[in-house]
Amino acid sequence: MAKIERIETSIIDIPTIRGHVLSMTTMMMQSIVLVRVKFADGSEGLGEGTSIGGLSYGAESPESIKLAIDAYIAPAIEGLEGNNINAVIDLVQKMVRGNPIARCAVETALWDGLARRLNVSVAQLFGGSVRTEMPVAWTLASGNSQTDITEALEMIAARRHNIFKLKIGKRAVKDDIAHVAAIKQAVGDKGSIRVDVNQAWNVADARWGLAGLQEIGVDLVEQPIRARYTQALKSLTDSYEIAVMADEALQGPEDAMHVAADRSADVFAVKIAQSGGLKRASEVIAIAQAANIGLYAGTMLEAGVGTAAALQLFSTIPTLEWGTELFGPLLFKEEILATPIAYHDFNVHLPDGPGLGVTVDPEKVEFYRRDRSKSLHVVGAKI
Ligand code: MUC
Ligand code: MG
Repeated sequence: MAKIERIETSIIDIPTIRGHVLSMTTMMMQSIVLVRVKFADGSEGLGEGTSIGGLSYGAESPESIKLAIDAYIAPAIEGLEGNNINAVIDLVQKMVRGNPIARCAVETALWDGLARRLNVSVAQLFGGSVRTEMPVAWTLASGNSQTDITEALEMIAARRHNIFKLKIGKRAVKDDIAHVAAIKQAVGDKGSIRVDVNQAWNVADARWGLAGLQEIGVDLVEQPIRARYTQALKSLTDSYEIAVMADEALQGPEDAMHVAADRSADVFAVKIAQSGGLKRASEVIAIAQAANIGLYAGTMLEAGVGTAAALQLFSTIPTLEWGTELFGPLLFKEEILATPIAYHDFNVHLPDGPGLGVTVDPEKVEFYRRDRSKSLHVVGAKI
C-alpha cells in the first residue's frame, strides 16, 4: 500500500542555448513544471509538465499546468492508493477536462513511484523495452540558414544527430522553401531533412509548400495546417508523395482514431504530454499500429524528467519507423538531472535504473526555481 500523501509542484525556468525560432514564437527560455508525488510509505515519484512558448503552442501554459495540479488534481487524488494508477487516471479524467499536460505530469510521477517501489523501470510496467537506444533528431531553428547549416554539419561530425527537423512557417512560403533547399543541399545524403510548420500555413500555402518541399527531396512535413483541418490534411496527404505527419491534431486516442480512420496523415508524432499521459500515448500508438500509420516519438521540449518518461514508453514500441526527437535537455543551457541522459552515435540512450531511470540535481532545481529567482530579483540580487 502506498497512499498518495502530497503533490508538490514548481516552475523551473531554464534558458535555451540559443533563440529557438518557431512559426509562432521565439523561445529564449523553457519553463517546465516539476512534479513530486510523495507516498505514505516514504516513496516518491517525479513527473514533468511542459509546453512550448507560453500559450503560443497550445492551450496550457506553465502557470496553468501548475494551477490545474495544485487546485484540482492534487486535492482530488491525495489519499488515494498510488499503486492503482488506472483508478487514479480514471478519476482525474472525470474531474479535470482537458489539461492533458498537467494530467501527464502527475501520471508520470505515479508510474515513476510505482516502478521504484517494485524496483523495476517504467518500461517494464509497459511490458519491457525492445531497445535501449533510439535515433534522435535535432531541430534547426536558429532563424538563420547559414547558422542552421553550420549547426547541422557540426552535429553530423560529432555523430550526435543526422536527422534534422527545420522549423518553418514564419516566412513567406517561397523564402521557407529556399531556406530548406539550402540546408538540404549542404547536408546532402549525410542526413534526413524534415520540416515542422506548426500549423502556420493556410491550405493554399500548404499546396505550394508541399509541392516545393517534395521537389527538393524533404522526407517529411509535420502539421502544415491548423490542427482542426483534418479533412484538408487528408487531401494534402493524398495529393503528394512526401510523408505528412500529424502533431497538434493528436490530443489523445480519440483524435488518433479520427485521423487514422480517415487516413489524414501518414505518420503520428506521439507526445506523452499532448496525449494526456503515458497510458493514453500508448493507446495512440496502438491505433497507429492498427492503421499502419508510421510512428515518431515527439517532444514538447521537455527537460530530463519528461524526456526520460517518453524514452521509457517508446523503448517498449517495436515499430518506431521515424525515430524520435527526444532531444529536449540538449536545448537548455543547463541540465537539471543528476546524471544527464546520454546522446551519442546519432542515438538517445534509455536511462538505466528503477522508475524513469533519472533523478534531479536538487541544487540545479533550486537555482532555476521561478519563485526563488523572483524573490532574488525583488531584492536586486539578480543572478
Ligand atoms: C513541435 O511542434 O513538434 C519539437 C521539436 C521542436 O523543436 O519543437 C517541438 C514542437
Ligand atoms: Mg510539431
